[in-house]
Amino acid sequence: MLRGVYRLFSWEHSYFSGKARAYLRYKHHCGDLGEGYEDILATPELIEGLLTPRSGSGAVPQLEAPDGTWIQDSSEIIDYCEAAHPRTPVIPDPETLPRQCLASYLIELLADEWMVVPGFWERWYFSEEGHAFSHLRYNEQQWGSVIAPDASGEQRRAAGAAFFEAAFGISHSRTRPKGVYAGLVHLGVNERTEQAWQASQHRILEVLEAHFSIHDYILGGRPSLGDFGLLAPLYAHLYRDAVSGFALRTHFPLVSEWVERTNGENALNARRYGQRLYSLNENGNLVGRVANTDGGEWLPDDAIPETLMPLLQVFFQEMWPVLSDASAVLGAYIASDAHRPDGELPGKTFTATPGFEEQQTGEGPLTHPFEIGGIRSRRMVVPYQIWMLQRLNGALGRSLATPTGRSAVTGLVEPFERGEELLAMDDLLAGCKVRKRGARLFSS
Ligand SMILES: N[C@@H](CCC(=O)N[C@@H](CS)C(=O)NCC(=O)O)C(=O)O
Repeated sequence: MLRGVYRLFSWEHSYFSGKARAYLRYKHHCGDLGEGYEDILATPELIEGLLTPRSGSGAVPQLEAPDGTWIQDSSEIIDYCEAAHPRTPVIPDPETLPRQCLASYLIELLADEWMVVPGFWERWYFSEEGHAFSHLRYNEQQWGSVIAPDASGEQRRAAGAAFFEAAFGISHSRTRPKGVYAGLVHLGVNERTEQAWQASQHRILEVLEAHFSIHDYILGGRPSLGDFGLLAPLYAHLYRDAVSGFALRTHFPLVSEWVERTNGENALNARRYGQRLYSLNENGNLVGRVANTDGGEWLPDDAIPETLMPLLQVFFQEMWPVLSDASAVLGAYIASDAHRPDGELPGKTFTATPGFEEQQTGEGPLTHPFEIGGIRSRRMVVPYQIWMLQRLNGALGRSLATPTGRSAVTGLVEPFERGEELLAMDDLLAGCKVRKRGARLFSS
């Protein structure tokens, strides 16, 4: 076990920081993170002088381990810490818990790379001029506090506002989209698909509201990778941002309660993991009991909660066709003359990667048609998603290696249309292998 303090570089308002932070907090709370971690605001000074030189990207979160190892990416942060601190795992073992393991990875992928679209949309739509509800001022403040941390309150907000104009062209977001607004277009959001993305998000929230009525976490009474994955869209964008946060608390109170529980701060009513509830015995003395559902454990016998199946259904119906098509398009691009062997690939999720705009926009070779809610549109290939699929496939391979594992996994995916395609992922991924070095991606 590594001794010493981890350093997390993050922003409170960042999608993937919420995921990594809650994970570290949970491990620390379980006494399974050595001497714990310090959460450090990733100011522009640190991004320029430390994060970018170490990883090749200024994206947050990034983690420095006590021995100086540098880790960029929320999923790699979790993988690294799980290997270094295995006592209270958050990823079910692929050999003994193959179904729960697969469900965890699928939900993480759905949350990280599909729900990102409507989550990202909520933040920026309600920061535009002209809508009945706006969280622009709050959003300026939360960004300004990172951009100009030493300035006065008003100046911090002004710094946020100036940044939104310079980087995102917020006053002309619809006519000349730039930065985050261009990113939404690259990911397949436009006036025709906007409502369908929203509907996808509502469908997921309804499923979760029903699930959290019965179970405290995704797999039962203890958090797992799927919970931390889901916290990415649900914490910074859907819970904290004011307009979406109001809607979430109003329409999905159980999901809101789960956000507090999984984030693990200010969560007394929400029953943070490991919390005890107390009664009084006949002598008036306090007697404690486990507060979380399911005895504070994942469901026994590798069971998948029935209420989780509709969430996996969303994955197979909406996201899997996109991942499958994107893999083929990426494979063709890697094999083409436009790409040199082992050359660099776009690394970003939220927007086309600088240097790859031509390939990832319009009808470029790294774009493809897709469908959301029955509406056809076009979006960019995100090679990082293929890297995530590879990572998932590594665990899946271990599950499929034994007859019992194979039969468990087959039973889980069989009910879904195209579900069994997952079992042949080796073939799908053979032509589009992606290597990750720091934050940069390369074909391999
Ligand atoms: N896949 C990465 C994504 C990291 C990411 O995109 N972070 C965003 C904030 S949530 C960011 O820093 N964007 C700014 C940039 O890319 O420079 C992860 O899981 O950590």
